[in-house]
Amino acid sequence: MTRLFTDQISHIPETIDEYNQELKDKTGCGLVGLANHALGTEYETAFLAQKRAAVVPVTVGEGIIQGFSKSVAAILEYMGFEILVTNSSDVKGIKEAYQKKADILLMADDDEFIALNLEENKYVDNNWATARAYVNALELMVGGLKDRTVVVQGLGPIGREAVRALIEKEARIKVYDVDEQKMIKLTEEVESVEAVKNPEQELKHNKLILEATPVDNTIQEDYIDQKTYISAPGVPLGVCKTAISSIEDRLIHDPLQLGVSLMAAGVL
Ligand code: 2YJ
Repeated sequence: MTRLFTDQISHIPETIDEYNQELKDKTGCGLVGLANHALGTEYETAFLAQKRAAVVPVTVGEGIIQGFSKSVAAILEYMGFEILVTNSSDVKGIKEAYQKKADILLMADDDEFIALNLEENKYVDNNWATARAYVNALELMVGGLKDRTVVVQGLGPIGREAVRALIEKEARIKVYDVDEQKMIKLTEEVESVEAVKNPEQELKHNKLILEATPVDNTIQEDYIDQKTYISAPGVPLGVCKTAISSIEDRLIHDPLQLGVSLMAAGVL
């Protein structure tokens, strides 16, 4: 996850219901349903309403992103959690969350975004959660991934986690990264993964794409047809602007919602 900008997330609280509906239209599941599908759980809103989730603003490094805590809290509230954003930040904020009897805590600095459940001695990392969420969303969109070929573009932390999640789904996996060393390392670690040299050709030929790069315009209009499905955790979105209208119904992309919902459900 690259550092988010306020402009990319400030709409989340007002549009979360609309977002959830679109997710349902594409995958058959809303945020809670998708988290349940990915985790093998059966959480319901009424159960989540008994859990208090605290978001702690963190000032270290590049500091607070305006709207970040509020957006994370809005996602959790929509899932059913009782929420609070602590008044204090950092260590004092963590103390406040515990004084206010939070069951789970979410907080992010420039490198890490985690959910904690100290009572259960559990934590969930945003990379793990985001990759699982997007692989499961793709699976639901296309009705199964077993023996289907998925091209994973971008082998940063989320792309690599996505490869692990796709292995669990028994998908065939092709990977591409501009950094050839990353592809070599991954194919040495995981035998069944194939590194591709020509992403353009592969993206045109293979219809299931997991886009996890931190850059735009990686997917051009002529790569896409009616059978293309894209699950894109990468921010900014890699699909070029002129292509979005032709893939919109078969594209999953958001800056925070899916990852946060799986973090929170996963840490319970
Ligand atoms: O509390 C705040 O407002 C800020 N400290 C939030 C920082 C959010 N962090 C990011 O956007 C990082 N790039 C997260 C990296 C997570 C790795 N998955």
